[in-house]
Amino acid sequence: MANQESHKLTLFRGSGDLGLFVWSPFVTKLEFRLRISNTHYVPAAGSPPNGPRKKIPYLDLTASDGSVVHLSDTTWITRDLIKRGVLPDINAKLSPTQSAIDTAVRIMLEEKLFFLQSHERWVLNFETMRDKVFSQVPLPQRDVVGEKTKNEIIQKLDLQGTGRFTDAERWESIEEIWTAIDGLLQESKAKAGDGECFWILGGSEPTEADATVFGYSVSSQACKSGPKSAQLVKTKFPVVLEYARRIQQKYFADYAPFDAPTTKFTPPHTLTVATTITQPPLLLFWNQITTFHPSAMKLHFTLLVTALTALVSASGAAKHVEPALAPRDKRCDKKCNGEWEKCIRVRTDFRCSWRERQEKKDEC
Ligand SMILES: N[C@@H](CCC(=O)N[C@@H](CS)C(=O)NCC(=O)O)C(=O)O
Repeated sequence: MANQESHKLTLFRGSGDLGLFVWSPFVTKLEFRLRISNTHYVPAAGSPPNGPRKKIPYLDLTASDGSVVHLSDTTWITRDLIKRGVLPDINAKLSPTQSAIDTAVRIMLEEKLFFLQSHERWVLNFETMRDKVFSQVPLPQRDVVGEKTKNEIIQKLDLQGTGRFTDAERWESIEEIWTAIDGLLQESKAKAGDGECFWILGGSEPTEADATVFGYSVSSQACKSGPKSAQLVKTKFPVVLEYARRIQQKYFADYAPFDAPTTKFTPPHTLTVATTITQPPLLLFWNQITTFHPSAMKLHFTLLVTALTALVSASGAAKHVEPALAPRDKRCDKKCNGEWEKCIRVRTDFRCSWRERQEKKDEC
């Protein structure tokens, strides 16, 4: 193993909330992987647009000579850290069968459940998700950014296939996956001592799949925009939560319980936060807006209008100023060849302007 003094790891979690699990299963997956290997890291905020692959989490590895390597994607980060001797290879001793199950479990959650969850979070419970992800963006800009993101996700889910299933089919798949995880964990728990951690492959030590299973178990409860999944796991698969609870007690005692209602939580240890979240709020806000939409002039325009609105209100010259309208998305007109009224999917997603939505909530 590499000497801990010879490098520094900064983990960008997408949130500056210290002592709280974030909603992303991948962030918790990586934190788990580092913690079970007793590897120190500095948590930092960061955001997807700033990551090498435009996703969270991402990680900076700073060598003693000051050089920095930017790493992204939890699987590739883990492999890279193993190659560099920063992390031990916890799957090295698995048999071919165990290795195959370990891979299958990871892929089932990361490449199947992920999309099903994305639908529940971004489509069925959109407002909650938007208000969390874009909490630092004030209305009405949040509305614009949120709609744009949602529409992009709908398109991706459609292309990937999850978007073409019915709600009932999606739900059956979610249950099928948790049933499979629950089955493995029940067998494993039966072999574990009182209060002891148990692992997905039933061995005495965790494997790579545990990082993923723990990440998704925690995320199922911590994320408030997937209430149906949260309820399902809680009521039908209590062993999954017991698994996560025991791991939290051992490795995440400094975090608020993963199933606690969202509250501000003061961690018992003082953690260092990297500089990205110590920027002045206005700069942080501006960076977020511009990074999310470098070419979206409409957003800048809306920002300007809001600033002017605030100025006018502050001067007492106007009691009420209409917010700017969000223009219809250009892709809509393009996709529907100008006949956007006829395109059901696009009509649902892009039909109404911001003002129309305020006035005719039910229709839009
Ligand atoms: N395969 C990636 C997945 C990471 C991922 O999908 N992160 C999500 C949050 S859960 C994200 O950053 N999404 C933002 C985006 O795709 O724009 C990993 O293992 O790190």
